[in-house]
Amino acid sequence: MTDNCWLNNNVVNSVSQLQFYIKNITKEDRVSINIRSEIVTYFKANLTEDETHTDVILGIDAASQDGFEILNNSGQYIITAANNQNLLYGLYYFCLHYHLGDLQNHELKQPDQAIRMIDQWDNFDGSIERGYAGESIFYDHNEFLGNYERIEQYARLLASVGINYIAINNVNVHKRETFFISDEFLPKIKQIVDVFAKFGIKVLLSINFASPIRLGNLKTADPLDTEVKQWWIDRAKTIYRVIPDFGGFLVKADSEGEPGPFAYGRNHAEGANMLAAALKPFNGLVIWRAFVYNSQQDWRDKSVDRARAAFDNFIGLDGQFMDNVVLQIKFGPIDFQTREPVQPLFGALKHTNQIIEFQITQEYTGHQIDLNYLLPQWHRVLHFDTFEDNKSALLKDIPSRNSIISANSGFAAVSNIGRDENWTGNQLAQSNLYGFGRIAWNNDLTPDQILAEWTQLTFSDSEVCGKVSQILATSNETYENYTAPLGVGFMVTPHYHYGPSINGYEYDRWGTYHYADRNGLGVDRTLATGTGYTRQYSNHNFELYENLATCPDELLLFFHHVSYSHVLHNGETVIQHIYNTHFQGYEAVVQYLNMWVTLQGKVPESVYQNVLLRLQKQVDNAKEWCDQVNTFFYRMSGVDDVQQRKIYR
Ligand code: GCV
Repeated sequence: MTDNCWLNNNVVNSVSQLQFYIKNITKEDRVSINIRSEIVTYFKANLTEDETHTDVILGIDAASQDGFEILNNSGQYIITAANNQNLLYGLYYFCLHYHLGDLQNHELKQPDQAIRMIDQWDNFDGSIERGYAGESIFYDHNEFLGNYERIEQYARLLASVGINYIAINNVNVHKRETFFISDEFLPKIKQIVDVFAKFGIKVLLSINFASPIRLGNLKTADPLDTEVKQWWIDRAKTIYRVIPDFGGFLVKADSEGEPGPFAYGRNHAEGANMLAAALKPFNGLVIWRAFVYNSQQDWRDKSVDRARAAFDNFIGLDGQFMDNVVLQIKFGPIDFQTREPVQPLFGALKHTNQIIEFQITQEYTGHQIDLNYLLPQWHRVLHFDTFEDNKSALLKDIPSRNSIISANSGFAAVSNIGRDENWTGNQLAQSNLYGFGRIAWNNDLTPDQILAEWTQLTFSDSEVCGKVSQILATSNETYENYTAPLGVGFMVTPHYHYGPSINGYEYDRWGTYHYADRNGLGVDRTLATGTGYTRQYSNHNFELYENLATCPDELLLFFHHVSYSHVLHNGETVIQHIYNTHFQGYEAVVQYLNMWVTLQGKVPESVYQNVLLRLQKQVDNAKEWCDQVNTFFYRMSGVDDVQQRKIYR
């Protein structure tokens, strides 16, 4: 099943056997294990039977912090860490990098972020919201699927890249899932928790804020109501009695129809703290999402700007959350778009634990049909300079600069896996899952470094590695080129979010508009003449975005409404840029397909066909985007392409 995964079955098996030893290590012991037989199976390409340097010594070193140390002692590897979980990370790191051949004689590795979390948007009926790789591995037809072997493989994959938290159900908590925290379901949840626990991964549940009503038959879910508070305290006690190492709650409240504290005139600190107080005695976390906005907007009313919502709702609450509350904030102000600016809460929030939320599943980025290696996007976001307090301050460093929030801050991402044999639908989309774990652990790894690792762990042939890397490295830029231009966002087919529908959301209630007319396009979010969103940034970035002359081209239409003849920093007019990038994007995809067909026979046939089929669809999709966008803007502007390429009139 996982033959083509970065950890194939052999590796998985040998590591799981090692884990047996790890579990038995006590602080007093230093255990020496000769794992040669397993390692020989795994590393058969690298080692011969005679080689003796496959001995690995595992040791607990209480002086260490998070992370691990690996020493090459004349061919014998010594891996030490403060506890079993970190030792496991050390061992996985050893296995992966021994295979890659880039293991140094001395490695000291510590994670940059404390929380490295995966969010599953899996529903109890087996569907996955925004899932593109088959049904859920956890649930089916409102039952627990009970395939613990598959869950264990997943847990191992995640642990191999350092993931330490997972929320196992959708943040949109429907009727049946509301009962996951009931006495009836907790034993089933515990079975899943136990599988992840073997790999040091803590499990959270998404909960329904209205549970006291729906589950407890109370009349209200008001967070300041005494009965409601007591209900949650009692529930927490029950949960922890059944599942002592339960991670906590993930909460989407007052967003897209989910219930929340606003219904009772309470703010989100009051809502989150009520839950946090109940979980506090058990060290449980409340991960509270900042994705709160008015999804019933009137398109006629230009004064409401969805981009402003998270900041407007949460900045005034900074410092009011309990220390076991973590605010989970999408990386941008809208919704995981291919291109949008970084959410201004980052840097501005000083006293709040925070998780930056990414989306591995390709909701707006190609549905795992179109190739889209997302690491360039995430790397760019993490290296965004918030310039808070008028000093350079990269987003990735926010937790480490603040010892109070560092322990409960980090990264989360919506998973892209499902029941498909290769986990991710498109085989090449595995690179994003792998990459998320790697960049969450080490924020300074470059997209190219991660890509080189993943391709070598997945394919053995160097020509394959080279071509796959070449394709994936530019795939994010290519996708951006043939879809929505210059940061304007949301020209996708409504609800489904794949393929073009330029006006699909233009007169809808979701607050995502492009305002294209015959003179120009883009959203005026300036303080001077627009929605004032730009003012949510620190002075430096406010000025950067407010000013048309300094606003980066790639975000121009996010911040400004401009004419088609507006000249970009690269000298192109907006309309010519639209034509150029759309033709380029489509041509790049045709090139990807041409490159891929040269790999037949060099990758397993199933992988070849899997990617081929999707690339053929991607060519069609890119063509549709290219033609629709070019035609739409030609008809709007009446301006010809200077290169006279084919634009349908
Ligand atoms: C889980 C977007 C998606 C929804 C998702 C929501 C969220 O609106 O389209 O499917 O719901 O984000 O992040 O809560």
